Amino acid sequence: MAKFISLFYLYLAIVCLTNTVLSEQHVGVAMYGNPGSGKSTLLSTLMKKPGGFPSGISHVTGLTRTHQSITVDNVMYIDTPGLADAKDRELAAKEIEHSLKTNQRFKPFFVVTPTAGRISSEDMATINIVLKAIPETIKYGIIYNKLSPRMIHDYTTNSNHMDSLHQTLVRPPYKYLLLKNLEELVDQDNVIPTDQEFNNSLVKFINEFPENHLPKELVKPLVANENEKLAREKEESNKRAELEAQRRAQELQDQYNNSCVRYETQTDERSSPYEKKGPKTKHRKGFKRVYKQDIERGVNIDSFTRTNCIKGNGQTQYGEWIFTGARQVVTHTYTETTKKLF
Ligand SMILES: Nc1nc2c(ncn2[C@@H]2O[C@H](COP(=O)(O)OP(=O)(O)OP(=O)(O)O)[C@@H](O)[C@H]2O)c(=O)[nH]1
Ligand SMILES: *[C@@H]1O[C@H](CO)[C@@H](O)[C@H](O)[C@H]1NC(C)=O
Ligand SMILES: *[C@@H]1O[C@H](CO)[C@@H](O)[C@H](O)[C@H]1NC(C)=O
Ligand SMILES: [Mg+2]
Repeated sequence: MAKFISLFYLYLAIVCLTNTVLSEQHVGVAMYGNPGSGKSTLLSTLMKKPGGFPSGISHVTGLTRTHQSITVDNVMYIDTPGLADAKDRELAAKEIEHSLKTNQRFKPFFVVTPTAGRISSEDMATINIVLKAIPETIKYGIIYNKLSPRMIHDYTTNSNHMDSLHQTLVRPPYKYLLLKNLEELVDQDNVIPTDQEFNNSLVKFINEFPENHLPKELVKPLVANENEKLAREKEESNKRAELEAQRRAQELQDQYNNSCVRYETQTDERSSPYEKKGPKTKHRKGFKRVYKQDIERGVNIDSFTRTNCIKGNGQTQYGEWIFTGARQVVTHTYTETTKKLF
């Protein structure tokens, strides 16, 4: 009994310890998404600190190149670079992987900005790449940013549209947020919005979003160049298919060249041009050379048949003459080459 009680206390101690360790940790609020989608601006807004994370226009690559974190009131805000930049893809992937391993208490968000009213497949691909690196159970959110009033209207009234959009993802978001395009932010550096409705809906969304427990051991490396890999695989499989098609065509050509349209030719000694020479039976044991004279002397008329074919390449292939009949019964009275055969 005593042993049981002490075991129980040990268990309790472990539970408390784990809880304290976890609750002492900061909650990680991380933003992922392609360059310029507004990650840094949104995080600075949450921190109520303009330029908390530098934001603005960057022409060649994303402004944020490494993952950065700033902790305010027990919340660790994590800014990450976008994956879209092909040159720094590997680096960005490493940075993102690292950011996923920072906090066991974790809320991941993807920031997606439609351009020309469309959500790019690149944005969706980025989400998928990150999702594949974390366990299925991790809840994540999508923030659709810089939406026109028309898009907000469409997306709000037509939830089927959102559902079908989310079907291109390896798993759907737990929740998503639609944020309007703020005029005051257009092309600004280190500015956060003053729009209270915008701020409130963002803060509410992030605060109410459930926390995940994400031990870093469960984070897998990102397969960042998935698109390139897929493209390469596709190219290789196309090449294989092409070679296979060529091989098959060659095989068919060969088959056709060697194909054989059969027909039979028949002759008898009387009419055949072989009459004089005789069909090619002269070397066969039991037969002899046949001459016209023999026939006139009352030899039974034999027939000769052969099966020929016209091949695919137009050439004729001649078969062997097959001798039928009763020549064996014939005896010969005259021929220079007569031999005693039977
Ligand atoms: N119009 C409008 N502009 C915004 C909004 N949010 C951010 N921006 C602007 O978009 C530009 C890019 O925003 P950032 O926050 O730097 O984007 P980011 O995702 O951090 O970009 P990288 O660090 O390059 O990956 C800045 O000029 C912002 O002022 C928004 O809701 N509406
Ligand atoms: C944003 O809204 C939250 C609560 O909704 C508030 O606490 C915060 O001060 C606001 N931030 C700004 C910059 O106005
Ligand atoms: C088949 O015949 C065509 C036409 O005669 C020729 O060009 C081709 O080389 C032949 N192919 C083979 C495998 O023999
Ligand atoms: Mg940034």
